[in-house]
Amino acid sequence: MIKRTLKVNGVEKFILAEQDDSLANVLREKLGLTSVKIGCGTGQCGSCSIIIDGKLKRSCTIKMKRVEDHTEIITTEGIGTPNQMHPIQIAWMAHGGAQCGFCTPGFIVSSYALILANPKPTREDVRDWFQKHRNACRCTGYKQLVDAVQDAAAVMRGDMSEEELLFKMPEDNRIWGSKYPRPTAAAKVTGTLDYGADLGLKMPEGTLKCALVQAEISHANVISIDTSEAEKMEGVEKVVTYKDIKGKNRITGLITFPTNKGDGWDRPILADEKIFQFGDAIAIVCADTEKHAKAAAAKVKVELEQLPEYMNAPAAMEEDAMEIHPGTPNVYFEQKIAKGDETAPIFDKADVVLEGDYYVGRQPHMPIEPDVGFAYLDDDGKLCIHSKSIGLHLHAAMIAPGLGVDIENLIMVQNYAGGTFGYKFSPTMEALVGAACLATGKPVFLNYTWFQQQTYTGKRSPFFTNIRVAANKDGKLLGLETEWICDHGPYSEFGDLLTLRGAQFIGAGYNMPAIRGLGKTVCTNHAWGSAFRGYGAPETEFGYEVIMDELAEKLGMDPFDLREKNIYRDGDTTPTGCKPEVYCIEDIFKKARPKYEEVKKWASENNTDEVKRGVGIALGVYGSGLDGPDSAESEIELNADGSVTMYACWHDHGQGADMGVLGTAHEALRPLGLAPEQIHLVMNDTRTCPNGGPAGGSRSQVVVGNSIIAACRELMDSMRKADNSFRSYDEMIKENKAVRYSGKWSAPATECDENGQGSPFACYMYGLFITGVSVEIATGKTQVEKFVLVADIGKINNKLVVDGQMYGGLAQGIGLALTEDYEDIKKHSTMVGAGFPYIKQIPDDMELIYVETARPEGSHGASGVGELPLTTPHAAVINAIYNACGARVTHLPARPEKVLAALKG
Ligand code: MCN
Ligand code: FES
Ligand code: FES
Repeated sequence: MIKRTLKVNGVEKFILAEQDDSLANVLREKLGLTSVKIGCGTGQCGSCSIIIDGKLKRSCTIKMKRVEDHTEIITTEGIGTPNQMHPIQIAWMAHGGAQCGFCTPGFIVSSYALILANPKPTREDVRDWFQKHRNACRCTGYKQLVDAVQDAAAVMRGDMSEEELLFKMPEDNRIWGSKYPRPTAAAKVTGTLDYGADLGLKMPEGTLKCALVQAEISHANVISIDTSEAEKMEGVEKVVTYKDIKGKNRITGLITFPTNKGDGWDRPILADEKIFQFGDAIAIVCADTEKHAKAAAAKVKVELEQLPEYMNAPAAMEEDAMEIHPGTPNVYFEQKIAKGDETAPIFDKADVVLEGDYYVGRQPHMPIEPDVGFAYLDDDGKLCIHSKSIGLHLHAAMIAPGLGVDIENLIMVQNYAGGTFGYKFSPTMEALVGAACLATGKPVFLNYTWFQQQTYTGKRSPFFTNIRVAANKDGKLLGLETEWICDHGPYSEFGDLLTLRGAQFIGAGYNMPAIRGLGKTVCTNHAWGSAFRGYGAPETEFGYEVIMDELAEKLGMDPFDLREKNIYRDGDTTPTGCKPEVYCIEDIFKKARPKYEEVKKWASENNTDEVKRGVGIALGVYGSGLDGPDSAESEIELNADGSVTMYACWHDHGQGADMGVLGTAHEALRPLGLAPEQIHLVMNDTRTCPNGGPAGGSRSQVVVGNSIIAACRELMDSMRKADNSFRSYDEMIKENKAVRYSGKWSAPATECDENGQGSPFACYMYGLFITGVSVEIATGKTQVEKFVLVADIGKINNKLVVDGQMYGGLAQGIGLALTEDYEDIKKHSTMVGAGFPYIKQIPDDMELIYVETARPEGSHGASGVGELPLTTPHAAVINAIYNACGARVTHLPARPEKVLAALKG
């Protein structure tokens, strides 16, 4: 133990701590300064940044023994508070700098230190600073953060007034389409929003801390699990194994297709017979402290019989490969596509036929916040689980039978989440904390390390795609043949649906009269495939967008012209044989043409022998919704003071569900003339909110949004008097009218048939990506220097949110193209190792242009947005590399050595 007196945010604080405690933990746990977030825990993300004696430091890497007496510390709490914000915090709100907000306090402190050192930083100074100090953000794409620092510095210098940064309510009382800051923004920029780990510190006394015993190999039979020594360790309450689980001990994938050869009951909560992948949970140690739990976890003895590990689809498809789930073939699902005439005669007669193989890899989600959650039994004996789940009702159904709990006795709540990007479409630790709580009867808390986040949550499922395309000599597309293989890891959940995306989106955006193809879902022993933003779009559209460039070259056409010639026009149909909801791609191309010419000119004028520059484009299309008649329900209640409360499950990854609900409801309720503050939000709790469905498939603005509009209409219809004025709350009560109303909405859509034909989505999103890159010829290193995205996502609810979605998605696309991977479990288990894009990898020169075609089925005309920016930005980058230097990379990521090899090849 050591004693220290520290001056924290201007106040002297007495501290008694262990020598090896990290300063970050001490500030959080002993002083309650939870603006100090722990993301990576190893100095790679900057979320724990603080100022120590005037210097910016990452506090997770500092042990208490290195902290001297009377050290002065500043955290975000000391910079500004919700009632008295600092200009940096105000600027952060004005620019939409906080999406999930988990990185935000670290950035605020970092910016504060920067402006103190350099009151007039250039944009490049800001970028250098954030790079040097490892401030990582997975949501924003960084550009808005640099904008915020510029404005904050100007305010601090007196060159700009704070007023200019504050949102001004328009005279027509309309926030739809504006830059109204999201409701959680103030809490996020002041570091006062509680995420899962912060709530963990506020759990009642006696809450048990959990540590997992996990597999360190990828495929094995379980011979025995011996917990006897661990049970005797200090502070241990119980070591939970599969024997303690009362239910089926399986998480069900709620199998979606009857032709799936598995039954969907393939993911154990705790390993019983087999280990299917690295990290599989074998036991949960529940103890008084995390330290004790971890020490005891190391003493659990597990005897395993190693089996052959099938670490990718080709290996698992070998004839002599054993069945990973005995009784179910490793290729467990197939999806056909058959549109129009047979393709073989078309290919025989075509002027040009091209073929290519493409691979999009195991992209890791890499939220800064690691997975975290807790569980307790409430006073009614119901099991309550709080986590980062973005599909509370769905997850309840997936885990209840495995735990042996009636679904009515299971309450699921979403904590504020520090980003998920889709990995939380799958339950991760929900069933684990549920099992631990049921086995001990006590509240339990589990916080993953970033290593566990990376190695034991789902990843993007790699796709191996073969594409053959036929065209006439004028560049008119005639036919498409394709095969795609989806490596979905060991657990089948949502693998069939993902494979269907190949049928729906290979060739999407172009009029393709004839298509034939087959997709396969394959079980392997690598990380389980979970949804990842774009879910099937970046996997399936990549090859197609690259072969379009190859085709253009073969035909001697400009890639822009070839695309423009073939895009959907009136009457054309999608790969699934239906008409798109609007024909807007021509308008996108019209707006994009001058930008394309600009980037082309920039590339040709800036080439040197050492560094080649090039332009690349790609068209991206994705559906907003889950397949078929996707539906949602929301409720609204009129309060005594005339305000309303919206009850909605619009789950928040960090994208801005709070703003989504507020903006949509405020617009619907405009006849009532409510101020935004008069719309209260109760969200993401199965006890209080109806089923809105999961926040996947960029569906919430459309599907939950329409249900919100329906609820608002129900209430207003009931409030409306004969003269079109509205009843007050008192009048409603007096007239015995209900004050709470439900709104439901179902998409007018049909699921695809066995040939992949149907009209699966009521709304789509469209965008053309234009990028300018430079390639260093000696090393193969690629730098993306420019990005333009011309997009049509229908009418825009909130401009800050939508811009943020776009910039952030582009950044993830650049990562997917160039650096991100999770193939090598060891090497890719850290942020740096897995190729996390820091600020200097992302260009500051990014431009967004919108074509706002109102969607007939959209909410106030809006389609979705979340996944559009991650449909094909990577293809644009790959096309730009080729345009720059002639290196064609078809297997991602295009790390320098691959670009070099392609150059030489
Ligand atoms: N929006 C809008 N105008 C539109 C469409 C949408 O203002 N025309 C707003 C919505 O109000 C919402 C946001 O944009 O706040 C995204 O809306 P939508 O596209 O409907 O998607 P969801 O709300 O269902 O969010 C999910 C989507 C998905 S599937 C993933 S994955 C994802 C994403 O959004 N993960 C994210 N964006 C993310 N952003 C952050 N910061 N972190 C994640 O983990
Ligand atoms: Fe400290 Fe990531 S740098 S938590
Ligand atoms: Fe930066 Fe989410 S806002 S990580």
